[in-house]
Amino acid sequence: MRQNHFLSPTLRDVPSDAEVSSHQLMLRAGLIRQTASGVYSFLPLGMRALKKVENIVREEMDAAGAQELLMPAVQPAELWQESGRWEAYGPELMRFYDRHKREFALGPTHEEVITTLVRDDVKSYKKLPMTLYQIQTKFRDERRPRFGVLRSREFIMKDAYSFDTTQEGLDKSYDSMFLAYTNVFTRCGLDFRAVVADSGAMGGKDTHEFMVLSSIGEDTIAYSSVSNYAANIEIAPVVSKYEKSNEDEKPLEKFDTPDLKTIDELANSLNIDKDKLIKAVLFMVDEKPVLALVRGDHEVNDVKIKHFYHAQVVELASHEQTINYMNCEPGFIGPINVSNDVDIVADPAVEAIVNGVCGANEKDKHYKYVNSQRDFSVKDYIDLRFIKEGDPSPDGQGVIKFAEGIEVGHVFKLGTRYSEAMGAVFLDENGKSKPMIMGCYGIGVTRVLAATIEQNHDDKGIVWPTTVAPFDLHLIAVNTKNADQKQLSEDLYKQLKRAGCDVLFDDRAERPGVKFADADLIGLPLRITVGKKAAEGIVEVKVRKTDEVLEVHTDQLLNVVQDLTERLA
Ligand code: 9G3
Repeated sequence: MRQNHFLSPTLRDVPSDAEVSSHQLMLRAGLIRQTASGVYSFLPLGMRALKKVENIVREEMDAAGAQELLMPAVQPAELWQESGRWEAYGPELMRFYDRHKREFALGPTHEEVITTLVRDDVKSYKKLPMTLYQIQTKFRDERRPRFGVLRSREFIMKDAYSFDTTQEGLDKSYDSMFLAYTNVFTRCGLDFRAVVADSGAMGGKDTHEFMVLSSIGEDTIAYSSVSNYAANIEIAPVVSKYEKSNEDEKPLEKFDTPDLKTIDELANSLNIDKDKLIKAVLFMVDEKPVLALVRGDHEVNDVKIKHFYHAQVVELASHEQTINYMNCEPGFIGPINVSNDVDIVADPAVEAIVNGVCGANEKDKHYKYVNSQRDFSVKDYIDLRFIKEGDPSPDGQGVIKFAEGIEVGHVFKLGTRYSEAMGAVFLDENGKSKPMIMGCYGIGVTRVLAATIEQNHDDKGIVWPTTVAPFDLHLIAVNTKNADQKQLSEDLYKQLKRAGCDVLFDDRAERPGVKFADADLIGLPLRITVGKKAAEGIVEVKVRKTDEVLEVHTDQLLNVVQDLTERLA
C-alpha cells in the first residue's frame, strides 16, 4: 500500500480527552476517529488490524467446531418480552420505534435471537450438540463511555452460543470454547489470565472471565501468589479463619460520640484498632432492607449480598430509607435493637470480635463492649466482605495478591435459562421433550485490539505483535528526489509484495524525520529504510520491538525479513 494515497492521518499531539495510552495511540496513529461520544470509525489502518484479530477468532472458533452465522442488530421487543428481559434493562438498552410504531432494540447481545433461531429449526437430539457464533456490532448505551474503544457504546463482539442435550455435553462445549479462547488471546500476543467469575463455591464452574493484565483495567483480579488460582475480586471467596480473643466480656455500655460518623474518626478518637469496630451498612435488596455487618477494617461486597439473596438489584439505602428503617441517620446505625423488618447478615469476622464497638441506632451514640452472641442476633453469618491482599488464597495455596485487568472475554454456562423461557426444546431418544442446555461465550474484538496496544507500546508509539500488525513491514524511501533511492525502493516494494509481504510503502515527499516518527508511531514490526547507500544496494532493516538495526544487501533482504519475522512471532 502506498502511503501517499493511504488514509492514515497521524497526529503529532496527544488528544487532550484521551486518558489512556491505547486511546491516545489509536487516535494519533490514525487507526480510529471519534464520530460521537463512545462511537468510533475504524480507518483503514485500524481496520486491517481489526481484521487480523477477527481472523484469529474465526480460525479458533471454526477449529473448535463452531458454525459462523450473522444475526441482525435490530431485535424486536417481543423477543425480550418473551425472555422477560425487556423490563430488566434500563437506558443501557438502545430502544427505538420503526415507522409502524413497533418497538425494537439495537442488540447488546443475542441470547433471545439465537435461541428462537435454534428453537424453530432444531427439534431432535440427533442434531445436537451445536455451537453457533457471529462477529457483529453490539450496542450498549454506556452512561460514561471512556478509554476509546475499551468502553464504547457501539463495539464488535464475537458471541457464541452452545446447545447441548445434557449437562456433561455443556461441560464439553464450555471446555472447548475455553481452550479456543486461550488460543485466541495467546495468538494475539496478550498477557492474560482466566479468572473464576461465578457466584458459587470456590472454583465454581459457572463462568470465567478472560482478563488482560493492565494497570488501567477496571476489574480487579485476586490471584494466588503460588498457584494459578485467580478470581474476579467481586466474587473471590474469603476463607480466613478468626480467633476469638479470650478477654472477658464486659457489660455493654452506651456512650457519647458526637459527630463521630466514620470508622476512621471513631477508631482515632477512641484510640482503638478498626478490627474492634463493627461496621453496619444498610442495603435495599430488591427493595427489602438488609443490614450488613463487617469488621471495621473490611469492606462490604455488595455482589456477594446479591448472590446470597439471588437478587436482581442491590443498592445502598438512601438517607431517608436509613432513617425510615433504622430510626437513626447513617453513621450511628448498628445491629442492637433493630426492627424485625430488617434482615441482619454478618461476615464471620464480626462473630470473633470481643468487647467491640458499634453504632447505637441513636444520633451521636455508640455502644462499647459489644459481643455478638450476647448483644445482637444475626440471620446468617456469610462471607460478605471483599477479599484483601494477604488473605489466604481460597485454594489453600499461598496468599492473595491483586492485579488490574481488562475483561476481553467472558464464558458462561447458561443452562436452561433461555431455552425454557423461549421454548427451545428437543426430543430425546425416548421422544421426551426437554429444554436444550446452553452456554454463551463472548470476546470483545475491538477491545482486544485496544488491550493489545495497551500491552504493546512505548513512548514512541505502538509496537505491534506480528500476528495482528496492520502490515508486515514499513518500507521508507528517505529522499524520493534521489533517483537511486526512488528506483531501489520501487523495486523492493514490488519484490516484497511478490514475496507475499504486506508492505506499507512511505513514498511521501515528507522530511525524513517526519517519516521516521510516523513509522515509530504506527509501529509495524519491521522497517526497511532506503537511504544513502541505495546505490550500493545496501538498505537498513530496523526491528521496532528491540530497536535492533541491521545493514543488509538487497539480495539478502528477503531472507533477513523472513528470519526476523519468525524470530518475532
Ligand atoms: C442488555 C444490555 C447490556 C448487557 C446485557 C443485556 C451484558 C447482557 C451479559 C451478556 C452475557 C453474554 C453473550 C456473549 C457473552 C456475554 N450487558 N449482558 O446480557 F440488554 Cl443493555 O451479554 N452474552
